[in-house]
Order: sequence, then structure tokens, then C-alpha cells
Amino acid sequence: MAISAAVAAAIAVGTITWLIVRARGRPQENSRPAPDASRRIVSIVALGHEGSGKTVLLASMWRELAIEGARRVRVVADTPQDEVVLQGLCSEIENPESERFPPGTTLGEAKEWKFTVQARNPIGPPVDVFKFSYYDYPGELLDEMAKGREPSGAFAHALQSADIVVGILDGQMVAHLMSHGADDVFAGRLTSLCLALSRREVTTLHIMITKWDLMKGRYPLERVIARLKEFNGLFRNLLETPRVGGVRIIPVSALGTNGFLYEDKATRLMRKSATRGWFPQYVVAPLGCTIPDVLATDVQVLRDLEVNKRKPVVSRQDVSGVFFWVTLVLGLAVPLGPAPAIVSAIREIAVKGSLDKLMDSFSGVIEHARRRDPPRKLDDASGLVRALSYLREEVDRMERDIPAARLTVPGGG
Ligand SMILES: Nc1nc2c(ncn2[C@@H]2O[C@H](COP(=O)(O)OP(=O)(O)OP(=O)(O)O)[C@@H](O)[C@H]2O)c(=O)[nH]1
Ligand SMILES: [Mg+2]
Repeated sequence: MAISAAVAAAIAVGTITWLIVRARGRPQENSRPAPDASRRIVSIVALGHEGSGKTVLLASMWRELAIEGARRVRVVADTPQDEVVLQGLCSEIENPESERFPPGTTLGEAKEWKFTVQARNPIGPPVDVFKFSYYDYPGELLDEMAKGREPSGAFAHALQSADIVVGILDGQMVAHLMSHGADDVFAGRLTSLCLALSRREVTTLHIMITKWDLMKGRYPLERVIARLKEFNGLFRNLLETPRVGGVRIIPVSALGTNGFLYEDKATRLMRKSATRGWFPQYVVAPLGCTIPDVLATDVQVLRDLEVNKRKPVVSRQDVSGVFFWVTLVLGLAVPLGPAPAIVSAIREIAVKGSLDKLMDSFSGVIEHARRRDPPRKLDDASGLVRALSYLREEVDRMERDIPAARLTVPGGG
């Protein structure tokens, strides 16, 4: 009897140790490999006319994302030289001593800016989670398209191969339409933009309205959209064309809505405030509205992998069940004095209730062991989830501030 009790105790201790070790993070086998982060590249082209705000938007986006802060997500430009040029653009925009902004982009400066999005845990190095590119070019190339000429060269290539094409409406022209009425230049530009956008088959139509600071507090977005539809029939048709993914109008203000850029009442010129500071608004939201769709397949694969990884390795019921069977087998296999094996087994089952109670406290220990697991190095899946969650938060913030910026699906209520 003493021997069988000792054997039972030894096996019980062994089983519990094994369960604890298992609970503390034996990696799960996965048959499906994780998608390769370095091949996850999203290319973006924003279709906007001269002066519509493409370059200032690029600089403000980079500035917002250059330092990770509490969100622990950041972007780094492809080369140190690119970072220097972007810093130069930002200094020029931010400097209140100078009323100047970066000059219009020339043909020679047209360029695909490439960025890597990285995410980081409190410990360990940042991991690359995906890359995206933004093609910046002189808006006059769109005028060429408006004249019926096919785009050529690098611009044409960027446009044809882009994963995401977003339309840009120059907020200054939209504000003018709202306050002063129709304007021929804007009418022509809006028409050519609508035609260019209508030629691309997209699941969701995305249109940004830049320089939102000029409209904030004066014209609500729903009124702006209604006015634009009334002003231009092509724009109305473009918005009302049924699309599975619907339509989203994204207001952005690269220069912020806090009065950093203000109108000098005396001269009626726009000036930079020396005291307000530069806080771009909603400039990350366009990335959050568009990039997740392109990465949807990878996200699904990674989510499946993550779900498998998180499946509890051991539950209270498992622990209790294991003990029941260990006890039963012991009862049958180990001779316990003169009583027949089956009687011993029944006796063992009888003590199962108290063993269950014991195991309840042991499974607590196992759970605790699992929680004490040292923080895992941030892997590809959790990095991508963190980056996409951050982008989603930026979209949520924009939608909370401006409900009309929500995705609308025609006929979808
Ligand atoms: N109020 C306001 N003005 C802006 C904002 N962003 C840009 N601007 C103004 O718009 C001008 C043109 O912006 P750019 O970014 O250079 O325009 P672009 O689309 O790159 O123009 P091209 O390179 O000529 O095609 C800037 O010089 C600013 O004066 C903004 O968020 N708010
Ligand atoms: Mg430019």
C-alpha cells in the first residue's frame, strides 16, 4: 500500500511538473508559415493637382510617425539621405520666422518615397512589420491627363502599379467654393480628377480633402460633400457608383487645426504662429483607411496563427481529467493489498473528489506560471497587429471628431 502510494505520488508530481512546463510556453507547431514581413509592401499614389498639398502632407505624415512615442510604432525612411530631406521639408514648414513653405515639386524631384513601419516591445529591438511607399510628383502631371494625354514615364508606372490610389481635393479650392461659389479652375480640376479616379477599379473609393483647417468650424463635412455633389455631376456619379467597399471622404490638415497657420486680419495673408506649434491633424488616418485592406490576407493568416498560439495549452478540466486517468490506471495496475484491482480502482475513484479540489489549486499555480512567462520578443504577428491597431485608432479618432468621414456604402444604409 505504501509502495503504491509512493508510486502514485511520484507520477502525480511528474504530471504536474510536466503540465507546468507545458503551460509556460512550449511553442505550438504550426503547419502554415507566417507571411514574410519584408515582402509586405503597399504602394500609394495620391492623385492631386498642383498646390493641393501632396508634399506638405508627405512631410507631416513622416513627422507624425518618425518618433514612436507611447504607441511604440514608427516609420523610418528608406535611406538616411531621405530622412535628411524630409527633416529639411519639416524645418521649412515649422519655422515661424519664415512665411515660406516648400516650393512646388519639380519633375526632377518626382520620387517614390519608401518607408518601413516598425513596432517595438518595451524590451528588445524594433521589428519591421510592413513597408509602404508614397509617390510625390508635380501636380501639373494631372493637368496633362486632363488634356487627354496618357501619363508617361515613372508617374504612369507608379499609377498603374499602385496598390492604393487616393484622390485629393485641394481644401483651399473647396473652402473657396463654400464661401464664394463656383470657380472655373476648380470645376476643371474636379472633373479631371473624377475621370482619372473612375478609370480605376477600386473596392473602396478614397478621397482626401486637404487643408481641412480652412473649413473646420465653418463648414461641416456633410455640407461640403453635398455642395460638391451639387457643383459637379461627375463627382456625384463617382460617389454614387455602387462599390462593394463603399466610399470614404477623408479630411486632413497637414498644418493642423490649432491655429498654427492663421489669416492675418490686416494683410489677409496666411501666417505661421510663433506660439501655437505644428500639430498635423488626421494625416495618419488615410494610411489607416487604406493599408489594412491591402494587408487583409496577411492579417488573416497571422490572426489564425495567433489564435492557435493563444489556445489554452491546459485547462482545469484537462488537469482534473489527467489525474482521474492516472489514478484509475494506477488503481488497476498496482496491486493494492488483497482487494481485487477493480475494487481498488473504485476506491481511487472515490477519492477523486478530493483530488479534484487539490488540482483546482494546482491549475491555479499552472495559470500563474503561464502569466509569469517572460515577455516574448515582439514577433511579426504581434508587431503587425500593434501597427494596424494604431492606424485603426487614428481612423477612429477622425471618425469621432468628424462622423461624416465614416465609410459609406451606397444602398448599405
Ligand atoms: N491651410 C493649409 N494650407 C496648406 C496645408 N497643406 C499645404 N498647404 C498650402 O498649400 C501649399 C501647397 O502645398 P504642397 O504640399 O506644396 O502642394 P503639392 O500638391 O505638393 O503641389 P505640387 O508639388 O505643385 O504638385 C503649401 O505651400 C501651403 O501654403 C494645410 O494643411 N492647410
Ligand atoms: Mg509637391
